[in-house]
Amino acid sequence: MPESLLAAEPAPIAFDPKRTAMVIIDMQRDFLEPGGFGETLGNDVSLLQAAVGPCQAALAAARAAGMLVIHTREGHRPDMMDAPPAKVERGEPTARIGCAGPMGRILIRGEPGHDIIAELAPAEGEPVLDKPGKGAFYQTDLELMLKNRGIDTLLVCGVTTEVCVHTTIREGNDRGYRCVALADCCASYFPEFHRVGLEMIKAQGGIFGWVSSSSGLVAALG
Ligand code: C5J
Repeated sequence: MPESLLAAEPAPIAFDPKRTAMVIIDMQRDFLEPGGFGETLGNDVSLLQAAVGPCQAALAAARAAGMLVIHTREGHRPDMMDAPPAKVERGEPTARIGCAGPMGRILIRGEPGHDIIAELAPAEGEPVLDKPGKGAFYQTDLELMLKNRGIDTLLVCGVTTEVCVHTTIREGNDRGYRCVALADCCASYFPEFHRVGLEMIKAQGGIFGWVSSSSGLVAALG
């Protein structure tokens, strides 16, 4: 397939859909629904809903173009051997990681809260990558999967903009991937962090990536 041109900031970016992966970060019940990890930290989880519709539109376009789609989930083994005490013990949440909640144990693999939300359920054959940290490269086989598929560009969606989306884009940038955040497909519990987080990516001529949107992607692939 010939290269497509994606409207982006700070500049448009040419990409080959066959060498591009959409990475959807942590669109899990634990972050988006009441009773999960996000709410235990005192956040208004309804703020993340804004990203769901745009993610659905971008995902449909990516699937129609035959693009590799990878879903990630943040969470830990049931025995929590992969959960650093520094992560589990910090802050004053209403329930800590591993404690029982209305959607099962908070941020634990296999529990209902760890699932990806129904609206963005992975399709048959789409890899789902479980990660213990904020970045999608840390302690996962993401880099191996991308290398084996000849991927050079990542379209990054998901939550939250300034935490797991940012960490993944920074990790990907350092590994040589051209990383594009799809702005409206990302969200934060802090709207100002979302706005500034996107500004940070594209400042200084795109210091560690590009910023585009779901409609930009749909137009580029149309
Ligand atoms: C957080 C994430 N915010 N997926 N995780 O703890 O951004």
